Amino acid sequence: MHKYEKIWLSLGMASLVLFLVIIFVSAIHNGHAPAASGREFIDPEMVDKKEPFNKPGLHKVEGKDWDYELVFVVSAFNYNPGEVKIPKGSKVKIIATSKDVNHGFEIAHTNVNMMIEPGHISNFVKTFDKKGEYLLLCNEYCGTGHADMKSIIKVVDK
Ligand SMILES: [Cu+2]
Repeated sequence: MHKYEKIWLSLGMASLVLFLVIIFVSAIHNGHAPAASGREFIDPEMVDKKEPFNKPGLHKVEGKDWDYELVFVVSAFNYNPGEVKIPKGSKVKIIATSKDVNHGFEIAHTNVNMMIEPGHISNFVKTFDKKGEYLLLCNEYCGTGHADMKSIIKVVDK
């Protein structure tokens, strides 16, 4: 085998091994948390009893960087609340968790797209400044009722 060929092959092998080690270490050491999640955790069996998930829906808040908190409890195969009205122009912190398996959380035609994983709390801050009806849907296959999972977000005049 040619000398340069050998060097090239060993570089290729070495980078492959390096990438595998990085994936392995991050999986074991850091865990694989949903991208939109902070480091907030919750017992999936206690979701209905714990704040803020004991009161799903839109709540006005004071003294924070956002105007409302929108709390979603996600489970197979539904989003609670199933319909929300948001005053146009509001800055909303979406807070969501799952009671059972992994679900998706995509608000069509917006940049909101989260993974909802049991045990984790996912957040997303978004200003809704365009009036209209937005479909919230699950983009992570979660079982037989997956295709029916939805909620409607209505951005309305104040
Ligand atoms: Cu699903």
